[in-house]
Amino acid sequence: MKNNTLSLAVVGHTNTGKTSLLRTLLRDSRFGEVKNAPATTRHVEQAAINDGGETLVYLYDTPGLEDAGGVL
Ligand SMILES: Nc1nc2c(ncn2[C@@H]2O[C@H](COP(=O)(O)OP(=O)(O)OP(=O)(O)O)[C@@H](O)[C@H]2O)c(=O)[nH]1
Ligand SMILES: [Mg+2]
Repeated sequence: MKNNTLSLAVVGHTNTGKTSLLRTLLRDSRFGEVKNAPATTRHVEQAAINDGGETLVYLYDTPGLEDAGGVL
């Protein structure tokens, strides 16, 4: 990872659409797991938006804040 590449973590309460937001930003309907239930995402998952060979931004999906250990 280049040091000057923007990194964005999506953090919030569980079951509030964090993974769904990332699917939209990434235009990838297969990213992560989306369910109408709490604690669906269990681990931090990295994804990148690229322009040709260049990475413009790194995105991080996170477990809901209720899983403090997972977020940490
Ligand atoms: N009405 C509505 N529902 C949404 C929206 N975005 C996501 N959802 C629904 O909300 C539920 C939870 O979505 P997720 O993306 O899994 O939420 P999350 O915050 O990643 O959940 P965890 O990983 O469990 O913390 C799913 O049933 C989604 O379909 C939205 O903009 N509007
Ligand atoms: Mg999630």
